Amino acid sequence: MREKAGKHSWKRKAAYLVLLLAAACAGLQRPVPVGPGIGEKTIDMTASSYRFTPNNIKAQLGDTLILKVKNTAHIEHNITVHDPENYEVLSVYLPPGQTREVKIKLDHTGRYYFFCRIAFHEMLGMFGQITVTAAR
Ligand SMILES: [Cu+2]
Repeated sequence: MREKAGKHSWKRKAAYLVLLLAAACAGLQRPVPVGPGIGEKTIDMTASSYRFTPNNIKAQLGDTLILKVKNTAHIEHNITVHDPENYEVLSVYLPPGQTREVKIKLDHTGRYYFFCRIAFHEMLGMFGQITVTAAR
């Protein structure tokens, strides 16, 4: 019996699921250290569909990160940052093709988590972390 190639065929659904899984498994890139000393550090970041690059940043307690986030996609994205205690630090919308600067004072050690808050984008891979350690 031949499968009808309709919109709701199981094959299509399976292909979609595989795609979702692949995106969700994309995961974290190699960690990018912001550099020595404590102070203001600028990082150029891109937001594409559906990924932040870099998405794994290492910094030190007391640093202030300035993320220059360029949305290279043709759809709107967002960057929302939570501190290690899960409080929202900021949430900024990123219009297509534009760059926004966000400033994050890193006054906690631990993991700051960031993601795109537009529906399903986080699940598709738009997330990352800033790991903050105490300076030695
Ligand atoms: Cu997004």
